[in-house]
Amino acid sequence: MNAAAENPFGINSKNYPEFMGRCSEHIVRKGKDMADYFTESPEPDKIIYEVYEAESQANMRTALTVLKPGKVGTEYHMTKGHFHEDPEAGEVYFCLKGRGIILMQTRDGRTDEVWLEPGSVACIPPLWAHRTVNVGNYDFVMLAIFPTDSGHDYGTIEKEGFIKRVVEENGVPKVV
Ligand code: M6P
Ligand code: ZN
Repeated sequence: MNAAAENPFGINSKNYPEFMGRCSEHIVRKGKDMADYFTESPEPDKIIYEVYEAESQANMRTALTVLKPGKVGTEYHMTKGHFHEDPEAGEVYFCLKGRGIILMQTRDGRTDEVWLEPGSVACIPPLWAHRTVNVGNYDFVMLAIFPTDSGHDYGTIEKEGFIKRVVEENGVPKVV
């Protein structure tokens, strides 16, 4: 165990850029990284979302995702989505900014969704794949906390996709 004490910190809808600055990992996902995920082809260089991940603390990882507003065809911008490799690892999402939906599904085809606005929290149980969708007109910013050794299994979703998708219909988001 690391004997050095870590500093506590608070994250909110105003100071989160400070947290981003302290992160050791920064992932940028552009249209070209997600060509197989949307029904239509995204513009290759358009940024869909960014993930900032901090060093693990207390066996937990903290990641901040900024999902840009916009659509590819009628489908709203979304993350790739993943299962955890560890079947016992769940995750908690806190919405800091914007409006979004978390789509969830199990390997045997159960689906669920949680709509998020600032102040909302989604609890993702183990064995549920999760994808975030921005259905608002501004950045959707959320903080995720999950066990350090969760692992990301992208393969299943990359191959099979999500059962439900979020599209714009008559100017409003609809889960179909
Ligand atoms: C959240 C967490 C991260 C994840 C990120 C983007 O911040 O769940 O672990 O990496 O969302 O999602 P994805 O990895 O599916 O692209
Ligand atoms: Zn996860």
